[in-house]
Amino acid sequence: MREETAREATITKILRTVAPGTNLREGIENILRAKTGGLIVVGATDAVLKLVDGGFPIQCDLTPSHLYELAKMDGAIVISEDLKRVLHANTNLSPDPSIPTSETGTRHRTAERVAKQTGQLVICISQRRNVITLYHGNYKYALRDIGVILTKANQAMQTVEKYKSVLDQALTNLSALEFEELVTLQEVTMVLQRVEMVLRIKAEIKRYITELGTEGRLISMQLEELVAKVDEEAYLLVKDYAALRPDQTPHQVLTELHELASDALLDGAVLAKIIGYVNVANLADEPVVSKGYRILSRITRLPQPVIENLVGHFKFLPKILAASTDELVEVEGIGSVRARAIKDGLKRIQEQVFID
Ligand code: 3AT
Ligand code: 3AT
Ligand code: MN
Repeated sequence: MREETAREATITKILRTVAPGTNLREGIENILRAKTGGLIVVGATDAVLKLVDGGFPIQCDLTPSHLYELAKMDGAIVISEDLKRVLHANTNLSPDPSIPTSETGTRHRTAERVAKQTGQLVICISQRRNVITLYHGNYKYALRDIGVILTKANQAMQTVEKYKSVLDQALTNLSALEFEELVTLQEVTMVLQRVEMVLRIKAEIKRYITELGTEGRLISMQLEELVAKVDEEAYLLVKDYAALRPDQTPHQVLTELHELASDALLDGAVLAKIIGYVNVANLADEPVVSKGYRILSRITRLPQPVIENLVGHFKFLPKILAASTDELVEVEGIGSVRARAIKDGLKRIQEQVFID
């Protein structure tokens, strides 16, 4: 899984390199429209320069029109790693012919081999097929049309909106049960599952946003507004309910959750195990009690250290709910004014929960 995360990071970096709004992407789009085809290597490393044969050394700024003009010549273009300069044009690349390639045309075969041999990003713009292909190491990616990605991103946004409203309902329901001290593992695992589902679609949309570059700004803003707090809710839920091992942090629990296969995510027993409840026969028969982090964090202007002190002192939400202002004042960081504010705040949250 760690490998997967590293790969994901590389893909993100590559997609950002060629995202709309960059000079490089604009140049590529120009080449695509002009139907000259193109082969662009990013980064004039030693490994790349060893494969450069003939052509012209060029030292000019990388602008969309420079790229477009230079692509009218045959051969490959080499640009600097920082995407600011064009260094070579019209050059013939001669990668090791024993490196396997599944491509057929000479441009694409060369691109794939150069990418494998040098570890650099190689961009291939097909003259006839109207496609842009990215090669990086063993990785190959056909850059999709912006319109197609926008459609997919918008569909994913609709899905995440639906999931988010289901999650909100489940959270309200959980809050109500917390005030009534009727929570079981069933509800906790269900909310965790819903949170994780929202976070997964969010990750998917973030990939689209990377690929969309400046075209993705609107979707990015919508996404932020919709799911900004979900990560925090997940963290607070784990703090409220997970029976952590001494060496375990809430973040580690969340990572385990992120790494679950999608069918395991639907299995409540698996989720219960991740938050430290093993061998539970029936989740709905297993009462659990919140520590109170999530509810307390909804009280306005209650600083995090005070929340920690409160939970440290009373241990569980029902105890905090039952505490008188005199008892609250015994906690460090709480004076009579704040004690009043806490009692009022909790009362307001409770009323709100039962209205919803
Ligand atoms: P033109 O004058 O443009 O026809 P050129 O020497 O400029 O020839 P290009 O780079 O335009 O050559 O390549 C044109 C085609 O030649 C592309 C490819 O199908 C074929 N070709 C080039 N090198 C090889 C090779 N090593 N093996 C097989 N076919 C090749
Ligand atoms: P298209 O989809 O036709 O654009 P292709 O993979 O079929 O690409 P071609 O054999 O038609 O490739 O070659 C098209 C051009 O690709 C010819 C030449 O300008 C460039 N090219 C091919 N091999 C190399 C190479 N080794 N180094 C630099 N440029 C190359
Ligand atoms: Mn061809």
